[in-house]
Amino acid sequence: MSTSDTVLVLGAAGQIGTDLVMRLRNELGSDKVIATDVKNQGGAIGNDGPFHTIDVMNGQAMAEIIDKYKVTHVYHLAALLSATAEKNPMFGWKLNMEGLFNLLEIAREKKSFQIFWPSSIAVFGPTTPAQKTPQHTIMEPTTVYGISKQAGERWCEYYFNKYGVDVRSIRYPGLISYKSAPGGGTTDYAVDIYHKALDQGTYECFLSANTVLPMMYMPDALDATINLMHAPAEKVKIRSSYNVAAISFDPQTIAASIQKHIPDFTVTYKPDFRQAIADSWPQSIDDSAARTDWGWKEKFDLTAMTADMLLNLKKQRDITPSH
Ligand code: AKB
Repeated sequence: MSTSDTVLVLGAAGQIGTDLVMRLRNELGSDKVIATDVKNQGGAIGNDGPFHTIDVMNGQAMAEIIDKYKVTHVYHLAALLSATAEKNPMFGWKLNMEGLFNLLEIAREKKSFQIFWPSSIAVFGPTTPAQKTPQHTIMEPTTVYGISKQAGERWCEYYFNKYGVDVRSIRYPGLISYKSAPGGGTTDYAVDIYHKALDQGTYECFLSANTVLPMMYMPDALDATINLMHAPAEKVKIRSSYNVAAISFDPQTIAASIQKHIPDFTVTYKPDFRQAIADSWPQSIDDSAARTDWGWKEKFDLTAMTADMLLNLKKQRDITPSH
């Protein structure tokens, strides 16, 4: 990262955006990180630096902000996640694709900024090898979200090859964080469980006890994202999207790691429609390409993540006891 960077974050009020904006503002200075979302929810994102209300389906508004601030890096995080998109498939497709196309088209015309666009393990499906899922493999996603991410990957690679748009991407696993809640994903249980453990001592999980999924703690996800964005272009050999991995666990294993801190914590299991989504996704990911090409390496395992999550969530509750 350099002091000449000016960053635009689209979808800044979401789970990744909240953490990313705070970190980039710390590193670059508040005025160098422009946060946008479809509505201003206040808080640090809306108040501690420039914020604009932007719908990613409005390409003109996006282009105006890019010009106004002479933006050098755009993180496009606005999307409908897996569970929400299943409830509203046409809108999920529209938002996820139109938002991306608007940005790719602006980048094609201006050639003045780099793009980060998140993909997901949802690009994989039930015919994909579920263990150590390779970078290049069968991809037959069965969710609208997964189909939109797979199509998005193809378009990112196309714009890079055909127009030289510098677009970079990661296939995120489930992300766990304490600053902001996830919204509408299948892996959200792995965040909710910490909150419920502290607030109620019990949690009803919407996935079965032995549903293993790839996951990652947010500080690692931010490292991966920022490191990829700042890797020399020649090291970024994959322009669709990189597999990245950190931890794989199932609900009973994360529950056991919480019970080491809160011995009376109990979990019950009541799988809902999200079980089928989870069952179609990989259990572990081969991310050797990311490790070789641009030096990806995670810092947090499950034990370290649980200790850090509980510590920070407790601190939040001490500051705002009504939590
Ligand atoms: C979701 O569950 O939809 C997301 C994802 C894995 O992309 N967290």
